[in-house]
Amino acid sequence: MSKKIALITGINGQDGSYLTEFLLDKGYEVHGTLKRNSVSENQTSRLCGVFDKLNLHYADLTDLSSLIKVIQIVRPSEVYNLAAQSHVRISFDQPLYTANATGIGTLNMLEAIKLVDPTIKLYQASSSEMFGNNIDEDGYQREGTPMNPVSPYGCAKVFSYNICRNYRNSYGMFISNGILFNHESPRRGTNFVTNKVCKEAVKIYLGLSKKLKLGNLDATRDWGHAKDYVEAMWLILQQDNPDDFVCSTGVSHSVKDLCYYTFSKLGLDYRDYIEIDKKYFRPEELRDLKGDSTKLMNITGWRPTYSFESMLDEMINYWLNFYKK
Ligand code: G4F
Repeated sequence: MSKKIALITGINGQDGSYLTEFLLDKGYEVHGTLKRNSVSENQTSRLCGVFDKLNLHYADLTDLSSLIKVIQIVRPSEVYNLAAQSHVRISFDQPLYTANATGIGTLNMLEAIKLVDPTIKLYQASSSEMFGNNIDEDGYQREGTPMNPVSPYGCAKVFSYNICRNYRNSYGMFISNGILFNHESPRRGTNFVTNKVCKEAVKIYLGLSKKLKLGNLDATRDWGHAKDYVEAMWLILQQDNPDDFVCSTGVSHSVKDLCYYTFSKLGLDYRDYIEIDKKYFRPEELRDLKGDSTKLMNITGWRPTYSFESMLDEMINYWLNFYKK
């Protein structure tokens, strides 16, 4: 049987890098798109372990012609659309860019696939941010929970989610949404709260820093490990029929819990080091996220392997090793 070919947009991000490793292990030929960046040095740092096994192409979701070209060259059987402006607070600073990249970019990808080869399967990275502050009576968000986004990023993701469903229903294309709750790892950008807290707590522990400035400590999130979640992405595309699935751990913690656990692991009391800075609050806050992934688990057999604690232990150890080197 011929090798399966995957194209990943945003291949150099946290999820792109774990998905690349996962698909290479499964025997795929892996291609990815990169956006031009004036500092090229660190652009592929998350891919350093697999760099020589990859095929990289310059393309951008906001440039339809570049997507058509890369799909014509690569002829993938599966496309994983992970690229986006994915930072929620920054989406308030750059709303138009976010709408363009995170919203219209998905439509560009759909058009590119429809024009070149509508039999290509598409995984769309949808997000729990789409639910906003809507919660079902039992405290969970799931596939049927009404969407009520509270950020430009969330609004753009709802557009992408809906346009994917529209193309699936209108043209019979194999397009599936994975509605992923927060997922983290040592490869997470350090301007997201989990890796910011782990990195800064380790710096304080080692005497390299004195204070950590944070925003809303009361928000709760359902945090899983990115390595587990890329397996869900793949499983979603291996089903007989396209569909939409929530992917989450079903357990939520507050930002305060995150600080308590991380600082305590290092023998510190977080209350001695944290300062609240208004600049990290969002104009409209998403208070609580907790996902029910029963559908994903029943249909695909997916199970998370990391707990909140084992994920944070890995991240704390990463930063301890990083600074000790
Ligand atoms: O780590 P965060 O920035 O993640 P957020 O906003 O939940 O978004 C992430 O998860 C979404 C899934 O629902 C993805 F779609 C999205 O792309 C991204 O991956 O913030 C988590 C919570 C928020 O409530 C925020 O207000 O932490 C709070 N927080 C408190 N202090 C902070 C900080 N967040 C950041 N980034 N930095 C702080 O200093």
